[in-house]
Amino acid sequence: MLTNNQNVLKWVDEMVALCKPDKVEWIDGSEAQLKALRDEAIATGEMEALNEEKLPGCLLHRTKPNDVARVEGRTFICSRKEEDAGPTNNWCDPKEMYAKLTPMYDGVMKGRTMYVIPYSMGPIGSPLAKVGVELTDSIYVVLNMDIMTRMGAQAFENLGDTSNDFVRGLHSKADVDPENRYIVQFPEDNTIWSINSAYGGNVLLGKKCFALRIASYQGKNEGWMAEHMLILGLENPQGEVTYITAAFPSACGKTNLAMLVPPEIYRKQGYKVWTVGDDIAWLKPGEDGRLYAINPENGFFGVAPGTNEKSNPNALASTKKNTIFTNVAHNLDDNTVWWEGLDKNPPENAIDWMGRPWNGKTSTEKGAHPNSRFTAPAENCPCISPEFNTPKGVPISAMIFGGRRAKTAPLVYQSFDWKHGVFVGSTMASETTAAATGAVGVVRRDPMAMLPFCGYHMGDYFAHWLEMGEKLGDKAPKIFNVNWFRTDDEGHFIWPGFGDNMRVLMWIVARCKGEVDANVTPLGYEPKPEDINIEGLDDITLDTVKGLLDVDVDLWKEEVAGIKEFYAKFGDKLPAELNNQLAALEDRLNKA
Ligand code: OXD
Ligand code: MN
Repeated sequence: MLTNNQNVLKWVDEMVALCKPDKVEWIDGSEAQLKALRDEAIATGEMEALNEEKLPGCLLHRTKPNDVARVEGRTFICSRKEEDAGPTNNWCDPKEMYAKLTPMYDGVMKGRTMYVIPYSMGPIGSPLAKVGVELTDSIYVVLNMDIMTRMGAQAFENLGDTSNDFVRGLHSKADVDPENRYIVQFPEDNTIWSINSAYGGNVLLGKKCFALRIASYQGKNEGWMAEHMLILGLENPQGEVTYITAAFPSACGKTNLAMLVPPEIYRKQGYKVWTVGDDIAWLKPGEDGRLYAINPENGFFGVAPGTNEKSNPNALASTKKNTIFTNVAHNLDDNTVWWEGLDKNPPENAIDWMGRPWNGKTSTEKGAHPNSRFTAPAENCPCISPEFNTPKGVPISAMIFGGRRAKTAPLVYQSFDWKHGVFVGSTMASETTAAATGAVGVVRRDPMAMLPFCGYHMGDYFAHWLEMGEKLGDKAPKIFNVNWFRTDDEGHFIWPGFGDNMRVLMWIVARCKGEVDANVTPLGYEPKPEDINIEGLDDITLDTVKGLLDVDVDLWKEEVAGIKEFYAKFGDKLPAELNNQLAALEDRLNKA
């Protein structure tokens, strides 16, 4: 046992009595203990050790083919009142859910070991950090939590002997039965129960379950925010760093933006981009009244396919040691890994993500699952921010929302003020791509990219955003919207994206510093086209930029109709302010 905290000890005893493991092992986080667990996982075949020279300390794991992604349909928010979960979450009465799941956990760990994992979300000693304890029967979970969190005895030191403020996570892979898979948050009990999955997002309970679903609820009650946002720092040649957060729905290049490599013209001058986080931000007003952010995580759980030397060299470099790969292809020639989009040289002698022999040169099937992942320590990242472990976090100057829109949203615009910015975030949307199943080009609303992650009623969540703005006053970050995905008449992307997105960030930073004017449009403030630096871009002229910033009033009137329909879901929980914002936008469009 690593703690005298009676709240922890009592709860662990109860869960041991329920799950009936043969053995209980407390995870202190020591290298000796982790090595023994790695060796055990390798011996049982749960994981495979990769080439010690090319990928030192790296492991490969395959999940069951039925267990390769988060399962939103089986994810529940069990607040006592249904209206507190709201229309965007699955809800079940907590008593009923406990009654349904308790028999499933009864004796589920017989013949297995229960690992007790203490962890901190956020740097140890940070006033923004919080402690969790995850109980699991999976070594894969222990080894991933070691990368993704500050795991081990140190987390208990942060908790102290009497506090009850820790999140109780119970996970069992059970039989990995998709019919009985449940990912359940009980926000009022600080509790998460996950069963019948062994896939990352469903079982690394510190991540989406705690750091977003439970934490968003805690943040509402305690005056802070848990957001699905990357955090980056943009350093100018004078050494001043401006910090920005950004929220995007999936498949919009969030990790790439977090680890952006500045284009040559900026690199030469001495500009740098630092990564603080790639997925989640916890934000709280600091003593000076500004909003400060920490990344609660300690690693990256990134999508492997498409990651390459060009798209994201920093992410790729992060995976070169002490990384766990899940559901990628295994190159048997040199015992390394491969995924679609890594390079143009797929291995011929390989095993695919389902464990079958695979020839990448001739096979028409994919070697890696499209949602295959790397779990990489943040400290491996060449551009990890020097402030990554700073307890007080970094002061945020700008918050960016974005989505994938072919025609409507311009390259960038700034909201008129915080309230208008909350409106912009609440109406965030992406158009479906051919990569997803279903129709192409359908608009999916995903407010603040939090649709599957908000642990309470989304109408109350919007109200919380508005309240935070009141509290921050003129110290509030400026809010922007970006769209890297406008297409021409043939459907080709117009803007080059990737590192060149820095050109847009430069305008955003200049706006935060009051260094550049803007045009007023019905949507908000837009750059004067000449203020987007296009030096060194072959295919982009001033006219292209004008086109990218163009506002199609008719399309936006359709957009307003779509927003009205979406807002109707929230009934009287929708803050009146957002309806006012919508009416004001409609009015501006009518006058345009
Ligand atoms: C993720 C997600 O895995 O947002 O980060 O789905
Ligand atoms: Mn995410």
